Amino acid sequence: MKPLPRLYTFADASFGDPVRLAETLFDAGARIVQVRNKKGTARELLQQVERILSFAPHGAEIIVNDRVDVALIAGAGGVHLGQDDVPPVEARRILGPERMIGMSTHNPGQAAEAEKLPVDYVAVGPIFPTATKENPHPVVGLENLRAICRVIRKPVVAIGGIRLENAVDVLQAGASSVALISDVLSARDIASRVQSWIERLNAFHGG
Ligand code: TZP
Ligand code: MG
Repeated sequence: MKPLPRLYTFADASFGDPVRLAETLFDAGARIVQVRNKKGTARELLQQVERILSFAPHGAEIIVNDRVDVALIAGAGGVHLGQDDVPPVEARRILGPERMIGMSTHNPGQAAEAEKLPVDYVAVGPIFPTATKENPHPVVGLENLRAICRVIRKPVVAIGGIRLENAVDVLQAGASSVALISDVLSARDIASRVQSWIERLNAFHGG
């Protein structure tokens, strides 16, 4: 798998039209976008993913939230699975070896399990309190994140309540990427927020 970009972004339907959001994110320099539409139908999600794929820059990844079927039909770069979605082994069987599979985990035990599964990256969160996810799991916190990053060899994507102000702590805890929903999508100027993030993340060396 290519290295994951440090900035992991979302085109989330609860913040606007995912197609327009993805266009803005890519134009601003984001190179991975997860399409998330929790309330839409599978057909609606498929149409949105297909449209986003039609203009995505070369080398950019489009990851579909929850739906391995939609990812396969659209020919997306991969799927992001939660603990209650189809198991990664089955998703891998359907998608083949090349596409990306990410998995959400919410504690050190789940993260250690995910390490053994055929997934390309392990998302961990919520690191901090978040208002974006309905019924979020208990906050993982920086100490648990650090413990997870010590034992996991796969890339760890930290998510949940991450802002420019706490991003360095998350990177220092060992996360290789940060995933942001509200910080970016609630910004008055999404493009300039993405650019600030890319600068901030590029400026971080070591940890
Ligand atoms: N999974 C764990 S926290 C979260 C998800 C999808 C929401 C993150 O959103 P925000 O706005 O970046 O806190
Ligand atoms: Mg899910």
